[in-house]
Amino acid sequence: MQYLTASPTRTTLMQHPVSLSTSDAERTIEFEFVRATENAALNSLAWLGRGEKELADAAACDAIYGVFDLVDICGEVVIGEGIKDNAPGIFLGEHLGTWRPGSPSFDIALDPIDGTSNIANGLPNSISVMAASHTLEGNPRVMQNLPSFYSKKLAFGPEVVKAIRNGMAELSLEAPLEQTLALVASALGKRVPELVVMTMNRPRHAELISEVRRCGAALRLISDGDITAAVSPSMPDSGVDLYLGIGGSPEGILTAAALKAVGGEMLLQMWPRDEAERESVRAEVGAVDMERIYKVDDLIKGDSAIFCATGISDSPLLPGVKVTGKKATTTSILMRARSRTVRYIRAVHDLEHKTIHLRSARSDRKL
Ligand code: VTB
Repeated sequence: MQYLTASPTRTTLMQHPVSLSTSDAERTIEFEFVRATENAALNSLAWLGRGEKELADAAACDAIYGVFDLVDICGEVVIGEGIKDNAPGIFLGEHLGTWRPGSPSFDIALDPIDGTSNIANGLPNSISVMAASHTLEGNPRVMQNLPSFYSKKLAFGPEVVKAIRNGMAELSLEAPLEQTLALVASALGKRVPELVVMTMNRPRHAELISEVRRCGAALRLISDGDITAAVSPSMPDSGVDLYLGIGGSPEGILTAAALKAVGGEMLLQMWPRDEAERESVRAEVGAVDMERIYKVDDLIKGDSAIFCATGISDSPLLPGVKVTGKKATTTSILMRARSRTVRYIRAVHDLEHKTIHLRSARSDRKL
């Protein structure tokens, strides 16, 4: 039998020499992010339900550092932990990767665990999450620095974005909720009572909660973890149509990386907690930016964005780690804005063989 082959010949290959572009660096490095969040999830799992959020976070950080200690990138943490959680943390300005000369540069945003309280209380909705943008020498920062502790966010999916592009009125953070829900419903071809809105259960959301109920939409209240919540409306099977609420500002940047990769959108405005914070935010960014309503492309400029998360406990975005006998199954999501590819990576880890590289041990350790 004769096979037809479309393989290039040496001559055609030489006519198209390989050039290492930005996108190649992203494509080769992105899978290391999966290893990092997988290992963070696996290493923190032992703390699920033990009331020790700091120890869970420390375990996740140790695993993330451990993976990047072996990866040739020049990674700089531009959105880290710390200020908010008083966590052991990977902080702003830290370096990840070997920083070997010639390695590609990435700005990195991360939350080793979004939902540490959930882990501590054995509750659903915790993930390990990172985002990165490939940066070229001399390029300004692409991830927006939001100095406020909280931001007000409204996140919606690609169908709503498309409807706006086709002439539907824009959504707005200031508009009455009734109007926003009516627009979202019409974009999704639903009635308002069929909509599912997600927000965090907090006293600061009391008015929002009663408004959603008054309008007749269904509300899903979560205890913590608003990255999964804000990405969910952009994921076809999440069952969530809209995310609304006041949550962490760094979480907003991580959310923006995911939305950039799936064509969703978010309106975000910094929400200083009191007059003192308002003053310090104004001093840092100026009065105009303090009031500014940011969209995804303002939060992460340019077209490079990788988003990677592994479920620790179940969330609308990802199942958590499942341990059956001597095997642990992790589910991760990996997205890249340039290609708009969304990969779900289900990995089965043989716990009798599995080792992970930890920074604290400077070597591989059995889980
Ligand atoms: C928010 C949310 C996070 O913590 O920052 C929240 O964005 C803290 O809110 O996803 P409170 O200060 O009201 O507790 C998370 O839920 C988890 O870090």
